[in-house]
Amino acid sequence: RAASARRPPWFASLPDPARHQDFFREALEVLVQQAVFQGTARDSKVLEWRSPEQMGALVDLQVRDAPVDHDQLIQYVKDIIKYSVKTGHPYFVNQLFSSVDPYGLVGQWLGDALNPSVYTYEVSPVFTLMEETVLREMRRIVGFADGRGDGIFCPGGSIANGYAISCARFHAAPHVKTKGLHGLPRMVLFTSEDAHYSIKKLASFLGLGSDNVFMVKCDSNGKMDSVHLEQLVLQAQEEGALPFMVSATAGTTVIGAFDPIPAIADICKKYNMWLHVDAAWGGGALMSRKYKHLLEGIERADSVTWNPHKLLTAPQQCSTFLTKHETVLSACHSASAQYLFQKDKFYDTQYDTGDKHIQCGRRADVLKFWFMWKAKGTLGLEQHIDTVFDNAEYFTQQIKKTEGFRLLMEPQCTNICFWYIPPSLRGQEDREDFNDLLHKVAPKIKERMMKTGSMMVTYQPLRGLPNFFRLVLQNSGLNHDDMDFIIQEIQNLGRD
Ligand code: ABU
Repeated sequence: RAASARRPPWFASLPDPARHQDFFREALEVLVQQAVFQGTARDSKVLEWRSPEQMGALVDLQVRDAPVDHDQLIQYVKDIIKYSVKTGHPYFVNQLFSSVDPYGLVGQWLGDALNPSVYTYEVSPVFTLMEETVLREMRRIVGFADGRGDGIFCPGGSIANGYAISCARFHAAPHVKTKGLHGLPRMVLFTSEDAHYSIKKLASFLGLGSDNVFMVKCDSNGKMDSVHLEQLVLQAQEEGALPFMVSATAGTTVIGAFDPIPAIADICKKYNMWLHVDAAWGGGALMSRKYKHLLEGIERADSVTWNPHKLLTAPQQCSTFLTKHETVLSACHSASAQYLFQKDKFYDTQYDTGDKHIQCGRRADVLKFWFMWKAKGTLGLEQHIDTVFDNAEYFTQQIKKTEGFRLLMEPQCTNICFWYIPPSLRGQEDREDFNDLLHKVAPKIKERMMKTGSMMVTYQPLRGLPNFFRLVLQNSGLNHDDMDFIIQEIQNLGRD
């Protein structure tokens, strides 16, 4: 390679074709070959485990005064790929996101190459209209009349849930925007004990206080108990508080349970509360004619969180907040910065949509999802959902027949929760310390799987139950053979 191509970009802000083209091409080639293709090959490892101390020595992380040359930069690309977890690998079934969708990735790269900030039409004309189009279609799929309402792309489901709390509070007490918490009654919201922790976290962040998030009990299937919900609403009223919102969950983080939205919606109507549905995880099922019944009643919600980066496998991050109220986002969050949202622009400034967000600068997360949706069509997304549910059903049937596996409960979504009982503990269920011993099994198997790099499946305790595995399926590139492999590998790793 010419010496000039290896020189560092001293003052570069404009890519110099003569000096940068080779660099871009080589970096992209490494990304495509090593991060995308090798990183998703079944015969490659999901990860190369290293302790933090080892990792610090392997990857030169320190930034210094002197620049490094292109060859060294390419080596960093390779090192970073080598020691990063391959979340697109078929056996990364650890989290509520996985996969490398080729169309989503190209959409993501396209967005990165153009480096937009989606706040005004003048800066992001295509992405502004794309957001409004995609969000309207998502609202239509949720069941809001004609897709009417409003929505935004946000940085993650937690923030989307925070928008829900903010809008619900504004809806109940609009003066909160200017007066803050002063003069507000004590406001209480309700969610289930299995709901995502972001509800409590954002209630604290917004000044409501986590004690004012009343935790509703779940039934034996992990669904919110609507009878207990109503009892808690009455309790809040008796305490002189104002019940203003319920956050139901469609696809809880661990179990994948779907709360009974119609019963919860009835209670919200009776007590004049905002109904939010956190469908960050389960929302993808709305794409499937076979599985959308799981979210029955969602069209009655005031707002919905739905993350296409979860079940629909758009690249991280792609999270949406949708509401049937057309003006609440703007009314609640706008600040009318005059340097950005001038009202005397020469075009229709209703397309300067950034002021309804709490962020200013913002990535065009819509693009990767739109690109995938175009490439596959709604029918392709439906097929994807049906495939991952089919794999979940197959996996469930197989572990029911396989010695040593015990289901926590019948799965409702594509998270499957189960214990693996190693041979030495089988038949020992009557022992007093059985649960203590079982509690240690999943962490040990997880350590082994990470150190061999063969697979990643997460585990957790729940409500006093010993640690159990949670397999999460959302990569429709997997098939029944992969399900068999995962079962076999847990057996191999679980040997005493
Ligand atoms: N936002 C919830 C995702 C965490 C998980 O994958 O378990």
